[in-house]
Amino acid sequence: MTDQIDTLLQETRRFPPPDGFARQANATEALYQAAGKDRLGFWEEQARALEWITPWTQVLEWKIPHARWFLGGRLNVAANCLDRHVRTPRRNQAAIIWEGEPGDRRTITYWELHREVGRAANALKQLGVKKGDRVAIYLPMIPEAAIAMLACARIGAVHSVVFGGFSSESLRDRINDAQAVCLITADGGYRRGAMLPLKRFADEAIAQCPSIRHVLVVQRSPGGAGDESFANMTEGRDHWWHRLLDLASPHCPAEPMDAEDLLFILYTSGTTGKPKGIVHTTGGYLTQVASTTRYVFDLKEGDVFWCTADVGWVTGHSYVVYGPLANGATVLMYEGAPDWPERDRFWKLVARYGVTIFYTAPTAIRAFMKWGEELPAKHDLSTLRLLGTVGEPINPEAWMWYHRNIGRERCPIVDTWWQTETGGIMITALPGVVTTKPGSATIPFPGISAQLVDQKGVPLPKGGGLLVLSEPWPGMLRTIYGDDQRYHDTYWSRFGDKYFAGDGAKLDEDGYWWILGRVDDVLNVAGHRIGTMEIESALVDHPAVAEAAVVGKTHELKGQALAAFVTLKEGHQPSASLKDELKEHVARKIGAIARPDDVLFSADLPKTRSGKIMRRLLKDIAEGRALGDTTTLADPGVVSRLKDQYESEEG
Ligand code: 7RM
Repeated sequence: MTDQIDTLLQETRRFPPPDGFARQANATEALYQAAGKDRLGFWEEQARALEWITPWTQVLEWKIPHARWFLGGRLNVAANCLDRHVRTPRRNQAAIIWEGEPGDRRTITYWELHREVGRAANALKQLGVKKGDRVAIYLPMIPEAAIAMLACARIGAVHSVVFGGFSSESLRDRINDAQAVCLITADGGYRRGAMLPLKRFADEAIAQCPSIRHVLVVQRSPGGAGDESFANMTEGRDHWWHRLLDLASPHCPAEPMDAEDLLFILYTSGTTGKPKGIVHTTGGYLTQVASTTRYVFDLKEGDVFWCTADVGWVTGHSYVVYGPLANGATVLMYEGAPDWPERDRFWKLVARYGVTIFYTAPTAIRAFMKWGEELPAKHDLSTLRLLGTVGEPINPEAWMWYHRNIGRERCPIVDTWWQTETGGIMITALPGVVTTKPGSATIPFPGISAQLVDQKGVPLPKGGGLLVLSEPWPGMLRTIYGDDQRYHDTYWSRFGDKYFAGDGAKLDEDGYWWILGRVDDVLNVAGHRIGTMEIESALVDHPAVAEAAVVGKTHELKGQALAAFVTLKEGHQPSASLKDELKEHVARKIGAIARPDDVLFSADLPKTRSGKIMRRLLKDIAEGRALGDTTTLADPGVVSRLKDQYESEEG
């Protein structure tokens, strides 16, 4: 067996930046040159675009694996996202345009947002929340989620946002790990027409959270003002958000924060074990998210930016709230599901609000593919000028579908690779500058040092290997909350002086990065290490296939045999002949070695709540083992149904 990962798929399509886009782009070739000559100088230049109370005296202190950026500098994140803009005519511009799932709408200008954040900050202070205290936020996608985050940032409290789709146990564990003193939640939130009883889940959680002193409850129930019956309120502990804010002053001074003071903790579940509290700080994080937003999303006056992620994920933190608001942009926020009440809800929203920049995940794009191109075709998407993706490798055919049916062949696509741990975008095309290739995240953002290495950490010039980051970057995680040893072990023990991201990748002749997926998912077939991504992409290349997940199962001769789980597009039926056709298709596209031994048709694949395919569970099914931990799944029913189906088709 070789050390390296074999690469199979050849993609030859190229998309140079459209002339019109290039002429007006925020990004230029010169950014790469500047960062290449003086990396730290480049980041200082980006930091200077923010408003500092006290300038930094040292740009970086690097004691492996602990980085401190902009030492001695002081700033406030909320002041950077709000106060700077309300001093200019931008005060009357929409900061947040919001639509609830039932169709209710709100538009909040920078001026109004500034005042709401001030009130919320004063309400928190009144409840005794102080600088450095942790505040848990458990809300649906409503403007109060952003207001609550910014209110914490304003007074120097550390927020820990917990996705509103998580259970009471997940909420409890996260609150206890961070020892949060206050919880901000809502009575409920809408998902596919139903009201999720968030306050009830919160009550179950905090029954076992002794650190919580107060609960602020946003009213989202349908009763409207005055009907506060949807939630049970505990006297003395629970407070209605609207009542407290009504009494609070909108003026709240922004706390001067050290560049290295904590801004937030965000828990990631990883594949197994206890969730890790990823720690992000103030100056470096804001520098990276503000600059990546400006150059990667090309934000201009008049743009309507829609990042479809929930604020419970890092993508929502960095590209719904902090990055866009630091740039004075208008963001669209939508509360609900993409298929509610119909499967064209997103395209209705794009047309209604004139969205110009749209950023979503491959899992969503593959669902749109499955639902059919007639749906986007019915809507006016002519305002769109730039598209983005994040979260998983995008299969080239899904990229092409996005390019044709959403971008109408006019819009550049930025495929952005990054992690909760990196804070902001790390590998991406800069639109208007970099030629794209479907399925490649292209090249590192200026000032980012990515490297391809083999299993031992030896740098490789090209081909398949592991993706590491060889120099610190401003938005990097600082540690794991309360467990610095785990920080060392998880990210630094493998290569010592290089951050290991956990992803396999391929570097091509042009220095372009192709992310091959998590290394835990890498297959070993007859001595060849193969990323799952390439075989999946070959399957998705077939006209009947919307989505595919490939896993290895133990095979006496080959080491591993391949099992493919395949979701078909609307209008295509599973059949034995289609199975054979798909096996042949893969063999033709990338070689006989990658021909799947089993193909199983499935209406759904098991996914995490943020939409990433969980191959580990599919492997349990293919190997006939008992299912591992399913608690991080969006819908645990999917795997048990698949297991029954797999066993009956095998037998
Ligand atoms: C932003 C986010 C991180 C993991 C990462 C990769 C995968 C993310 C891409 C991608 C291929 C991409 N944070 N990933 N973006 N793979 N191309 N453009 O997703 O912490 O939740 O996940 O997601 O495996 O390590 S995350």
